[in-house]
Amino acid sequence: MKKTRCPASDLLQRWEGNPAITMEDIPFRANTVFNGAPIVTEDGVYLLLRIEGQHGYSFFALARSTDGLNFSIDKKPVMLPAKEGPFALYETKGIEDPRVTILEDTCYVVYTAVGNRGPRIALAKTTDYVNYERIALISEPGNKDGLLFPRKIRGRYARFDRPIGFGKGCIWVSYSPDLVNWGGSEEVIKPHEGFWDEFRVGASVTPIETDEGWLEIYHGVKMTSAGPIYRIGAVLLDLDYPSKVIKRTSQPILSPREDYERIGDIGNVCFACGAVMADDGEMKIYYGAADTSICVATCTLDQILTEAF
Ligand code: BMA
Repeated sequence: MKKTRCPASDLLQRWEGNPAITMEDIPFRANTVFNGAPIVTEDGVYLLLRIEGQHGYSFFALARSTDGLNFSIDKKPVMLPAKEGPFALYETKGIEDPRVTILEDTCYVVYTAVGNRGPRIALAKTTDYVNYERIALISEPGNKDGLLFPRKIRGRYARFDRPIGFGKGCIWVSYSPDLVNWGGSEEVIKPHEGFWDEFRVGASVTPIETDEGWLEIYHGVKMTSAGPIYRIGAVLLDLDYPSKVIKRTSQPILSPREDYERIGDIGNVCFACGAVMADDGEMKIYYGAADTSICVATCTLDQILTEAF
């Protein structure tokens, strides 16, 4: 895979074929495609995509690839906002930003259910990547960026989320005995005053377990007079107590620079939703660019651990 990297700027290297998925690849009418969560399957890497329809609300479609770079998209969406049942009231404005975690051999999807009362975190699962069974709404309104850890921590399931307090979002960790009832919530990181992530932070990628701690690739937002800039950073957390921060990047590892990251429905956005790690330690990070396409950037785990912090 050829990559592009401007050595003076970003640690992550963009794939030269970016953007990997654009609206031209979508086989039905829609507005934009962005924020796709990778799923490693026996048949290759699939991406659960957020598509925004022309009506203005979002839903999910499935993209399939054998190499994690070149995707073909299923002809029909795989998950639409619920029209009936207990989720319907909370999905009237769509479903957004899926994050996938394989946990105890089950493929779980945590997504944002958006209704008139605001965004809530919801949990679903799938066995075939095409049919999704909703399990529960797992937060009250005012919460986004939920994602599950890939294993229990001190005997309980764990998740990140991003409640909004006083308008500034922080990353929190919560625990559960059954994935439905959550508590023990603690703040993990807050916006870093005066830095690139001073307005909001949110978890982006399913935490990666390393010898040094949980590596979490997150998004940080800086508010400017021209609007927000979404960048990607990293934080290393204690394996047993993930609210304990070991290290946090003071500089982002990827910032919007290319036209496809600068220009779109929402410009200046690099928003990761997942990563895939190869056996040799190379990571492919999938990110939405300008809320208008899906892109891929790479880095080795070693590079992140040694150069990012
Ligand atoms: C966040 C989420 C993402 C989106 C990003 C940039 O709040 O809603 O879906 O990509 O804003 O617009």
